[in-house]
This record gives sequence, C-alpha cells and structure tokens, in this order.
Amino acid sequence: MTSTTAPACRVCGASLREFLDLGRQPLSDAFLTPDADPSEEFFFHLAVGHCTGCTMVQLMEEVPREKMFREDYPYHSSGSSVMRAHFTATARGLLDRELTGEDPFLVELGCNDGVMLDTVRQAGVRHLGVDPSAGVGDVARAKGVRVRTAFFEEATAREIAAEDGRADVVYAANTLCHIPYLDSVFRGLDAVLAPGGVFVFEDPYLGDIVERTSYDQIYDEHFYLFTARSVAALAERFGFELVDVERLPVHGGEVRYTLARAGARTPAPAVAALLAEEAERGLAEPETLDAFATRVARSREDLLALLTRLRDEGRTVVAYGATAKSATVANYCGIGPDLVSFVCDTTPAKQGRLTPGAHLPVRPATAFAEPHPDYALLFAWNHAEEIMAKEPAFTASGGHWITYVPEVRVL
Ligand code: DWN
Ligand code: SAH
Ligand code: ZN
Repeated sequence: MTSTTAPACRVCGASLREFLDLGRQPLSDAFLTPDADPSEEFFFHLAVGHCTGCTMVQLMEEVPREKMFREDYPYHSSGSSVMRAHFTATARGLLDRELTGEDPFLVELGCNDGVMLDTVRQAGVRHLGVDPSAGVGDVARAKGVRVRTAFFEEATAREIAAEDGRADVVYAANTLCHIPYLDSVFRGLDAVLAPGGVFVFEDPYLGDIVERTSYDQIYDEHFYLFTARSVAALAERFGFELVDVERLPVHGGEVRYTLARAGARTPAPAVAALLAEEAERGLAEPETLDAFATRVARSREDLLALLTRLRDEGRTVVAYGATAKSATVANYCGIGPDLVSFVCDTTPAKQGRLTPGAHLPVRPATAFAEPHPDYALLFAWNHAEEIMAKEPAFTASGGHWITYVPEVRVL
C-alpha cells in the first residue's frame, strides 16, 4: 500500500483543501539564455489550497528558496515610475508617523534595489535592508543604502538586534507572501522589534485577486495570498495583533497590514470594517474559491480562443512586460511563440533571454515599434496606465491592447 500525506497548513498545521490547479510551472523569474539546455529547466506543480483551520490561502507545494532568490534575481523594483512614487510616499509616511523618536531605526525585508530605503537614507534615518538576492542588493548599496544579503528568519533577526539594536518599524512590500516559514519570521520579529514597534507589510490581496480573476498573482514566489482574516489569525498565533489595514491600488490591488504586539495599540476601525466585508463576501468559503477557479478556467479558454483567432487571421501579436505573473498565464494557457512572437521589457537582465517554460523571446522595449504589431498582450496589466502613456504611437498606428484582467478583452 502506498500512502501520500496531504500537505498541512504551513501556519497552523490543519488540513488544506485544494481549490485551484495551475499545472506544471517553471520558476517565474528564471529567464533562460538562448543556449541553455531546456531539459535542465526546473518545474513544479502549482496548485492552491485554503486552510480548513485558519483560512490561510497558500501553495500546495513549496519551491526551495535558493532556487528563486539568487545573485541574478532579475526583478528591479525601480523599473516603474508609479512604483517609485508609491515607495517614496510610503517612506515619507513611515518617517512622519512612526520614525519620530530619538535615533529611530527601520528594517526592511526584501528591500530589492533600495526603491523605498533610499528615501529613508536621504532623511538620515538609521536603516537596514535584508534581501537574499545579491545583485539587487548591490544596486541598493550603490545608492548608499545599508543592505545585508540574507534571508530574513529568526537567526538573521537575532543578529540584527545584537548588532544594531531593536527596530521601531519593520517594513516589507511584496515579500512576506514570499516566505513560507512564517513561524521563524515571527520569532525573528519578536526579537528585533522594539516593544512599541510595528510590523507593516503590503502584499497582493486575495479579495482583489478573486474579484478580478487575476490568477496570475499565483506563482512560485507568491506562497501566500493574504486576507485580513488570515493575517489577523496569523498575528494572534505569534503574540501580535492586526491594528490597521489600508487598501492600495498598486499591483492590481493590495492591502497594507500593520501589526503591533498584542494589546499595545488600539485597532483602527478599518480592521473590523475589512473583516466584516470579507465575511459578507464569503471570501473564506469553499464556494467562493471554487467559483474563482471556474472563472480562471474560463479566462484561459477565452484568451486562447482570441490569440488563436488572431494568428489564423494573420495578425501580429507581441506581449508587453516579461512579468513573473505572466509565467503562470503563458504556461497555464499554453501560449508559445506560435501565438505571441516576443515580449518587450525594459529590464536589461531579461532581454535576449527566453521566458521560463513558454520560451517566448524577450526583447528591449524599442523592439515594440520595429514595426508596431497589430496587437499587444499586456502581461504587465498592473502597469497599464504607465505603459500606455509611454506608447501612444502604438494605438495611433492602429494597434490594439489586449488584457485578461478582469476579463479577456481587446481595448
Ligand atoms: O512580488 C513581486 C513583484 C513586486 O515583482 C515579485 N515576486 C516579482 C515581481 O513580479 P512581476 O514581475 O510580475 O512584477 P511587475 O512589476 O508587474 O513587472 C513589470 C515588468 O514589466 C518588469 O519586468 C518591468 C517591465 N516594464 C516594462 O517593460 N515597461 C514595466 C514598466 C512599468 C514599463 O513601462
Ligand atoms: N520590496 C520590493 C521587492 C519585491 S520582490 C517591491 O515591493 O518591489 C521580493 C523580494 O523579496 C526580492 O528582492 C527577494 O530577493 C526578497 N526576498 C525573498 N525572500 C526573502 C526573505 N526570506 N527575506 C528577505 N527578503 C526576501
Ligand atoms: Zn492554517
């Protein structure tokens, strides 16, 4: 007799119920050099479940962290002007509201190229970024930002507390959801946060993902999809409390959560309001998640039907933005170079390479106009406004944008 153990919740150990299967998938940020041996490409099974105990939505399989966050991690946060403005405003808000005492100290998890910390540095406030991807850390260091190349976990946090003292703020954007081992992270937070300190983090919001069918927010790096309810339970488990939430428009809809030690701060009314909204929507109910999975399958059919028709009509189609998200779409839908000739992207580290799994060639943004295609598939739909403002000549030449969020549509 063979027995397979169903994966247990990474937070509370209760059983997981799978509701979405996105199939065999590559590492979303592992772009191949043209001479790479495709047989060596790493694949895993991308499926999502929700915990029948604490409601946390999470991947059924964990990809080893060293495979994803390497020296050559290609994503540079400063590549979008909208995101640069977002993080400048975020830093100013933290400086004004939380970093006002004597000699304040801020730690950022996943600081990447220093897009947020550079403003903290300019304000002369003590800071430390922690990021395991050495290449982006070097870019931050070149700006004068202090960075430790490491995975944040309990041991790292204890070292930081011993060397730099306790932090008034620990901040993380689009990083906490990348870390399966939250028990170690929370023991680390307990060690490094000052008694009255706060942990502020922002990540894609399950409520927006379900509402907009933005299933491409699910890939190897995004291990968790948070809600106020699952975050409140998580915080409580480790002696913290959810004291504020704020919905953010970036990356297609996120929530910024503020945690303090239990009892240290009075929760803002926004917390109860978002919890009530989630309950009203049934966001933790199996039926809601199953209906989302049905819409995901429908989105694949619609996108494939559109791209196949355009190919059969002899139209030229390219994609815009070699996002990590698009690895899920291209590999789940089966979008190869027969349907999309190439992807344009401004990131030098992605150009001249092939996208993971689907092997679409990546070319510089200048290739977009040589000549303009008939259709452009917006892989970076979350940056639609910024990209369309940059490319007015495309629509002027008669070109059409295609999106798949919230539904497959020619714009
Ligand atoms: O959570 C994560 C987010 C913050 O960043 C990481 N796990 C990985 C990454 O996800 P992504 O690759 O899906 O993020 P973006 O921000 O949607 O990626 C945009 C891509 O499009 C980048 O490769 C840059 C490119 N781009 C472009 O070519 N022209 C972006 C803009 C704004 C442009 O004008
Ligand atoms: N904060 C930036 C970067 C997000 S990309 C932004 O919002 O744009 C995710 C980042 O988290 C990557 O730079 C990756 O190297 C980093 N990361 C992954 N695991 C981590 C961990 N355990 N501790 C700290 N950083 C981590
Ligand atoms: Zn659980």
